[in-house]
Amino acid sequence: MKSHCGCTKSTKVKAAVCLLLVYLVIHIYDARLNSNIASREIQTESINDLEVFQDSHSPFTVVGNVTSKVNGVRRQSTCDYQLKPNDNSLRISSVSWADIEEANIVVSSGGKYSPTDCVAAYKIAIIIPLRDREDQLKTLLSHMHPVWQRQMLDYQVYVISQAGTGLFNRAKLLNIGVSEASKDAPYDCYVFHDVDLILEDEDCLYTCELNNPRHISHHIDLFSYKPISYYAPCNPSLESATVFSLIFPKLYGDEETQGFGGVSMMTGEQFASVNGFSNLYWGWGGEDDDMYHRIRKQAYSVVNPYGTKCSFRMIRHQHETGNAKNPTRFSLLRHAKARMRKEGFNSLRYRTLSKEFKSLYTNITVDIGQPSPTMMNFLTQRFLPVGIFACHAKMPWQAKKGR
Ligand code: UD2
Ligand code: MN
Repeated sequence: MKSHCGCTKSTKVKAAVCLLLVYLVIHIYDARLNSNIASREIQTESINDLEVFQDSHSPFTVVGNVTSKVNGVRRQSTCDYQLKPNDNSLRISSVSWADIEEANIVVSSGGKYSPTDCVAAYKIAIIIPLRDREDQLKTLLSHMHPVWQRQMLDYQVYVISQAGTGLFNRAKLLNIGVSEASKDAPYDCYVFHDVDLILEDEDCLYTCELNNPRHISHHIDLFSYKPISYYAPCNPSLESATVFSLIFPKLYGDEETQGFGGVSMMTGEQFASVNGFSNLYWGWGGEDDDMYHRIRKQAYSVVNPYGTKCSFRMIRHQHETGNAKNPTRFSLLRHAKARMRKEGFNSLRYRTLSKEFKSLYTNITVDIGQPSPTMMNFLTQRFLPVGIFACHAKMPWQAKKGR
């Protein structure tokens, strides 16, 4: 008998049996692959040879455990905000540094400000990772200094400039920002700020939340203001990721990942409890998701009480060749939670080349080293950058041990 699709009943049965067989074969293969990988990881996951994948230059100093150092004291705010309604008057690099300085005479050397007739709740360090984007920095500071003042923040702007032409490492620069800022003052709130994101509605206050880290750049014009959240591949909460769990994460109870890139904030206590950012993400991508997983591991949530009030414009840009997409990010992400205690702020190494107190910001130029040879080798390794293959690509320490 023929059905309306033109095939016989027996053909349909055969097709169904075939599909079932294919499913079973893939599933068995997948389970075996996964258990092989799992047993290999149990032997290698102890990660006690940090030097294998950390840059290991002798003149670099290790920052060490700064848990107590990064914490300040929160006060009861007595400030009344004087915010302006959103006027959409974004000036893209048309102003000169001198003009911006003139419009911000209340900002003191090093890009510092605090309200004179009230007490701000937090002492805030605004940390901007940078290389070769001075025009964007000008636009950001021209727009945001007045906003931060109207928000009555007690703040200082730190630009952490990566020296040289090696691979960019945003997360490491952010760690350095905390390390350097905490030498200056007992900050209690750290803002991690991309240079190209401009706040549209100043009702979105730049203050930390005592109980949870904040991510405020969910809504960006470039992405039609759609909130950024996704089922990340290689999510470490999927302890035994399989092809199926990667293709159908929801079925496998995977956790939705919220973004933590762009503009986010943490108190010193939150930052210390997750051991800062990972230093291992050279090039574009992954470092923000790694921090998200660290945060979840510590049972924090990522919050933003101001909701859609926090919306941003992103200054249009290309991705620089020195910040090429990092092909190891998936594999690193899968180990994010396992690695976080040993690798991060407590293993940060860098060299400060200069510290300049400019009128609108403190510029700290740093030599962050480069990936260790093993990591470099890993970065240039060829493997399928998708699904389970990317998640299970050998880690550098596995490569060293010949596994
Ligand atoms: C996204 C994230 C960003 C980061 C990045 C992946 C959002 C809104 N942004 O940004 O936070 O997670 O993906 O790494 O989620 N930079 C320089 N010079 C360079 C390269 C980068 O100054 O040569 C700095 C600059 O502050 C920039 C930031 O690094 O804003 C992030 O780089 P991007 O803007 O090229 O990356 P994008 O927009 O894809
Ligand atoms: Mn950007």
